[in-house]
Amino acid sequence: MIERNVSRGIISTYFNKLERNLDLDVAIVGGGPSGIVAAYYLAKAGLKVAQFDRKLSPGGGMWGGAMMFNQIVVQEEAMHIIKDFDINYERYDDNLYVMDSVESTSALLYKAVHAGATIFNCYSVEDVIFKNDVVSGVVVNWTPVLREGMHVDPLNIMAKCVIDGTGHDSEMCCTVARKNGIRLATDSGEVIGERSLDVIAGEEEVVNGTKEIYPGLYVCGMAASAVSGTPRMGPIFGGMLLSGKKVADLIINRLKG
Ligand code: 48F
Repeated sequence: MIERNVSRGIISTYFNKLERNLDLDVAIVGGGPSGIVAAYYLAKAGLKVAQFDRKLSPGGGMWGGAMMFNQIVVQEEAMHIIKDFDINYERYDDNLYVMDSVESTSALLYKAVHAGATIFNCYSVEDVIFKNDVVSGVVVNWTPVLREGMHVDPLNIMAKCVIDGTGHDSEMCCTVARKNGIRLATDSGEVIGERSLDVIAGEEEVVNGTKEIYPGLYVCGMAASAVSGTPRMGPIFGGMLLSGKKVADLIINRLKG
């Protein structure tokens, strides 16, 4: 019966996919642009990487451009990444390029999955696995379960490295610091909180702040700005792309170097 086989095809391959991803090299929390870029380069390097986003459509804040004008801006320094993802672009002035935000977001997602990363949508990461003072994996649950406030326990996924790519809220860094009484690699040892907008400083600092913030836990994108207390930068995306590439390179060096 085709009706039954449609269901069986989905169920059996989905559970295979989930089971294959219970032991990861890298778990990426959040499917924003920085995390997706990281997923692509990590998968391309042959690492086993899965990305978890709480929404139905991963892509974070990239789909909407700025104020729903669905264009984004990228500066010259990050254009090599735009080219790696085969995204069409237009030169706008000396150092700035513009591209369609829908094409850009879908290209990032397509290339990451095509390179071998697995993206789990509708998954919320509600905690990390914290063993021997090292972040060692993620604790996941269905987003609708959490939204409904249902008392349902989560599942555990082991990972050699976890990336916090949760954007402005830097949820994993906040959770690890709050629950385990540890100090993060920031000036105060805590999540400092992002500062008001400054494009040049924000773009530079988001890349500087992309690092291992606690053993086993890396941070990229707006989460890196929030944790280290550096400025937001608005709808210019070069820093996000460069941050995703940087966190991938750090982990590739560590696991394969
Ligand atoms: O915020 P977001 O787009 O991440 P990003 O890579 O990029 C920031 C830019 O979009 C923009 C900007 C550009 O200059 O400032 O804001 O830092 O996406 C974060 C994603 O993480 C998901 C959330 O649904 C979003 O898609 N997310 C957040 N917390 C969790 C999560 C969680 N606990 N579990 C799963 N997904």
